Amino acid sequence: MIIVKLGGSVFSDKSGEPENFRKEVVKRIAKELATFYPDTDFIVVHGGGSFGHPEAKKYEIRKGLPEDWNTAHFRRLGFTLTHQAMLRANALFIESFVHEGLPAFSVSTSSVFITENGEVTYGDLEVIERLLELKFIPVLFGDVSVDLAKGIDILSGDQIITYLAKMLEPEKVIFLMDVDGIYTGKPGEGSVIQTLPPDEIDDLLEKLDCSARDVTGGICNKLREAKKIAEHSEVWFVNGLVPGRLSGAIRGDGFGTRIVP
Ligand code: IP8
Repeated sequence: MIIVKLGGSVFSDKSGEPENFRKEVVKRIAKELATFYPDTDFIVVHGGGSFGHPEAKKYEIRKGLPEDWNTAHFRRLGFTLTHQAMLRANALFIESFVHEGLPAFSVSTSSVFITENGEVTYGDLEVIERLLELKFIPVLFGDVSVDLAKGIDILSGDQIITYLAKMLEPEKVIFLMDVDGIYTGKPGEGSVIQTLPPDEIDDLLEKLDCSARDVTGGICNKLREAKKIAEHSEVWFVNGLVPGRLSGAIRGDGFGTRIVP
């Protein structure tokens, strides 16, 4: 089984209009997956992109629910609205995948996982495992979460993947991004690191500029999670905007960054 994370900057322009969706890109990604399905089982997790991130920021969801009623009420409404924005993104994914003949099935993240300070502390994977056995492609997404410490929080798709990797031990986890892989400098700067041993990730993080681009922490969050995922699975970071790169990572001969356990 392979888990594919479709980053928000692949399926949407995060600095563009709210809720813009790159239909052609998602269609091409679905076509690539369709050449490997049903021989390979997939779980797809997509990020927030121009759907969840603007709402999460506007309503300051990561600050949780305070005692003050008015602020808490504003955030409760924001919690619902952020989730609805993610459901709209998810519906567009499902539509594109089904159009390419893939039985993609929406699994609503916030109904499956409970977090503590944004990390998954509980996840009921029974339905996801059954869906895989039945040859469906479960499609999860970065979402809001009920949080044991803060009341509410945001659960990044990257955190979901770490939990899924720990519990389901996929053969591979592939992160699709809008750059060619992990660079020696900031995203897109320096040269692409083709093989990255997990024990070099901490040194690299110290060199990178980790000031967050979005509410869930961009590339540095991905790298921290990749280090944990590499305890269970091979991890790839490839450019999801370039046709064929996803297929290359699935086959194992593609261009990008590979982290081997
Ligand atoms: O883009 C964030 O998920 P991510 C989800 O995978 C929301 O970090 C709702 C902002």
